[in-house]
Amino acid sequence: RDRVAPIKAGAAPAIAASRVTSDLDPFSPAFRADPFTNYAQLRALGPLVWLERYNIWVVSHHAQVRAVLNDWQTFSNAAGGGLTNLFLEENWRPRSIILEVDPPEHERTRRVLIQVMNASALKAMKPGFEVVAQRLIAAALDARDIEAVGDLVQPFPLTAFADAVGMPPLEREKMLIYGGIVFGAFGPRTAWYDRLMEQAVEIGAWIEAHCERSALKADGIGADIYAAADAGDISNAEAKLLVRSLLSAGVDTTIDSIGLCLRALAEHPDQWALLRADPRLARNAFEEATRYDSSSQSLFRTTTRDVAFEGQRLGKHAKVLVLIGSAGRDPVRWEEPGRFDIRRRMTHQIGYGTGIHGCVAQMMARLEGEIFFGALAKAVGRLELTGPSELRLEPGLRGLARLPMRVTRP
Ligand code: OVM
Repeated sequence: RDRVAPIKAGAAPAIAASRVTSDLDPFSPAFRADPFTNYAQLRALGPLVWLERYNIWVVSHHAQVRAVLNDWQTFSNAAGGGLTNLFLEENWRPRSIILEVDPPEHERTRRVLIQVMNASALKAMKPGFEVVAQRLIAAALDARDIEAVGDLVQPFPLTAFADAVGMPPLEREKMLIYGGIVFGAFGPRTAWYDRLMEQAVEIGAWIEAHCERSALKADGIGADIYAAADAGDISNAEAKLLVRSLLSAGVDTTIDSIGLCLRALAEHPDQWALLRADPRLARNAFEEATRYDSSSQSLFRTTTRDVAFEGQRLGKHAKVLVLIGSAGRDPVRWEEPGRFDIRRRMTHQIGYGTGIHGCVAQMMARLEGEIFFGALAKAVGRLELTGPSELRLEPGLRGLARLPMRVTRP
């Protein structure tokens, strides 16, 4: 289905003589400080634009983002989810055996992660997530004036997610440093990148040690991954790499998405009032935040062959930047996309991506958001910003560095 037509030898597909180009730099602080205005500029240029700065294509409309993500044969992940082209260049670490591979290898590894995070596994996580959320929110209410990123948001996945995986109590900074490296490495190789990579060996070794079977509690999803190795579905080495994938992709993503959702609620008192009146809206509120403003704004695909797409000829091994954050703001798909509306109907929301590489832990992420914001709505009366929030502007996930807030009991 959905496959983009290959270019046949001798055929003359309708290819535009010139391509639409832009000098926008999606990795620059200026772009990252105001991505939504920049996305609108890119969408106005057309469905497929050439970014001169990096010699890459970019898609920014909901329809084309979906089309690219649904055609893994043409737009592959085997060259990596970042700007680095693994068809041509070395990766900074042994490749992920789920993110950076395509079928058939991908099917076997993905199946294991789907299985360990199935509905009954999530149901078992729920009480633990609730206890952690309630405890952190009660402490925030006692403190009243908080820096919400460090005091409330980061500790939630760092505790709830790490417990679910079965990790021992952590040196939490290290998890965050590793996540910063993993997602920073999706960007360009600059002096900043080189400095980032200076930490990679030490932190990488720490993470790797925590992926060993012996480092994981017997009742977590980490141990369940090793059980799949015992059953012969994957090797022990593969089990270790799948635990690494959880630790790579499972912490910063949810921290940043929860932080941005919290800010959106604080900036929209009418929506916060709706959530307080009906805490069961928490799940949809988090889903809306994943469209409106969330941690994963972009990812890459790489062409496996010459392909005709949107009137252009894309050469083999071309990098395509896929702006899922822009798809969430496309006015062709969404009514008033700039409005944060926690009651919005969220069908075809692609903040978690889509297709065979769509976020494998998305149901766990949704559960974390649902429980966090449900608990918040039940326990907190007023939610006020007490100063300017600050975004992180260096390459990596979109997220907040600071969110000064006051929280008070009803
Ligand atoms: C992985 C991995 C790392 C970063 C992101 C991701 C969004 C996966 O190691 O498999 O998915």
